[in-house]
Formats: sequence, structure tokens, C-alpha cells
Amino acid sequence: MSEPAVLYAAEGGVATLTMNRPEVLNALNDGLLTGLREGLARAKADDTVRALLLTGAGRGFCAGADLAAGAGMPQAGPRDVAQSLRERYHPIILAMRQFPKPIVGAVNGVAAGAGMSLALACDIVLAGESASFLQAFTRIGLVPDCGSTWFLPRMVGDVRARALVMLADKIGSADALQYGLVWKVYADDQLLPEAMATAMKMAQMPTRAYDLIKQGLSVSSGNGLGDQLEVEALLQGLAMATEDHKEGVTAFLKKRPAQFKGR
Ligand code: LHQ
Repeated sequence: MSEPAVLYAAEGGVATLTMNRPEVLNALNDGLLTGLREGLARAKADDTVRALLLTGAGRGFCAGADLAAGAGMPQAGPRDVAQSLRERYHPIILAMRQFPKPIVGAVNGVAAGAGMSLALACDIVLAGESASFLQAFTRIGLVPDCGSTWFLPRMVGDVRARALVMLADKIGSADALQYGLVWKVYADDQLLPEAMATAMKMAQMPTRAYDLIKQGLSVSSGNGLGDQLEVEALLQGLAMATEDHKEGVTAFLKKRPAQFKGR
């Protein structure tokens, strides 16, 4: 039997999804897209999982849509392509952004096209020194998809977003760090241990507050300050009703470390 296109492993409160088509730099075919959707759903449903780690097997993170499997080929009309994106890709990007637990991306190699969008959809993006980022779309006459035109201007500003998507130059981890696409860069052999340590730390944190933070951040760019203050007030009311808030305050007053349960 062939290996699954996405490997799933759960340990220490962290579920790891490893895109697993290393021979094509984890290009996205149906099996890999299904594996991502199923892995996200499984990690969401498992209460013992309180953080997710996304990475790629081999020397790539994800090379975007599998061009050899017919993605983007002209036999598909505009409606078919849009429908394919809606049905196969958008649910993954939305599930990541709406995932009620933190997602750490460990970008171990090239992240191209929709593979770069996947990296940008993570909450904390960590990269290995030899990681690279490529808005590959215009190289094959396409436009960015899977959220890249939404993520990039917000992350790096309009000047850099336009240059990245129009020039389609591959940038390395040092530039990605300088532009603000990634949080930290590690030596290649330290990336996975560091990413796992980050995810495990986050798995010990107040999970409900993380969910509420993600909800607040996801609406902030469409809101004026007054509306966002209102969103924060509502979210704070919900956070204050959690067991973890009570535990955090009790631990502070008793001068001991908090033991958050994610409730
Ligand atoms: C690949 C791929 C790949 C198949 C490397 N597919 N085999 C579009 C259409 C419709 C709906 C959905 O959404 C999208 C969004 C998109 O994602 S469009 C963008 C698709 N991705 C690309 O255009 C990137 C294509 N790949 C590359 O430009 C290069 O492979 C990069 C820069 C990623 C890496 O270059 P190298 O490190 O030099 O590796 P390589 O090119 O030698 O690739 C290694 C192998 O992986 C190779 O196979 P081979 O049999 O020759 O060893 C490639 O053919 C294969 N591969 N990307 N997307």
C-alpha cells in the first residue's frame, strides 16, 4: 500500500500534519488536499490536541497545485477552476484560519504558489535557513489564489506584495524574515525541534483564549477602531468566563505557574 499523502501524528497535545509527496516537493493533488482537510478535522475534534504543526516531508514544504495532475490546464473552463478552488482549496485555508487552536507552520523548504498561501495561513510561521517562498503564479500565467492577495498586503505591505506576486522572484528565508513573512528562522536541523517546542508550549497555553484571539484578529482588518473595541469587549467577556482565566489569576495570586486545561 502506498504511503498516505498527509501523515498525522499526535503527541504531547500537538497534532503534526506532514505533507508527504516529497518526490514532487509536496505538490497538492487530490490525495494531499483530502489529507489536509481530514487532518484538520481530526485535530479539531480531538480535545487532547491543543496545537497543530504543519510541515512538509523531504526538501520542500509545498510546491503548490500539482501541475502534472492537470491543475490549471486549459480543458477546465473558468467556472470549473473557480468551483475547484471553492471545493478543494478554500475549505482548507478557511479551516486553518478558523481553526480553534493555534497552528505553527514549519517551512522546511520551498513554499510555492498555493503552497506559499498554506504557509501564510498558519498562525506562527517558522522557517529553516534553506526555506524559500515563491509566488509562482505569474510564471505560469496565473493569478495568486488561496488567499495570497489577502495575506500578502496585510503581512508585508502593498509595495512588497505587488513585487512578490508580479515579479515572482523566489526569496530566501533571510528576506522572508526581514519582510515579516515569518516569525523566526532556524538552522535547518533545528527547525522541527524548535517548531515542536513552540507548538508544545502553545498546547499548554489557554486554548480558548487563542481561539478568541484568532476570531478577533480575523475581523480586525475590516473594522474601524470603534467596532474592533466592541469585538474585543465581547471576546474578553467570553475569555473571562473560561476556567483557564480563573486558573491564571489564582496561579498569579498564589505565585505558582498556571496549569491551563484549555477550557
Ligand atoms: C512539481 C511541482 C508542481 C508537479 C515541483 N507540480 N510537480 C492553480 C491552478 C488551479 C487550481 C488550484 O490552484 C492553483 C494554484 C497554484 O499553486 S499555481 C502554482 C503551482 N506551482 C508552481 O507553479 C511551482 C512549480 N514548481 C517550481 O517552480 C519548482 O519546482 C520550484 C521552484 C518549486 C522548486 O524548484 P527546484 O528546487 O529546482 O525543484 P524541481 O523543479 O526540480 O522539482 C523537483 C520535482 O518536483 C520535479 O520532478 P522531477 O520528476 O523532475 O524530479 C518537479 O517536476 C516536481 N514538481 N513542483 N507544482
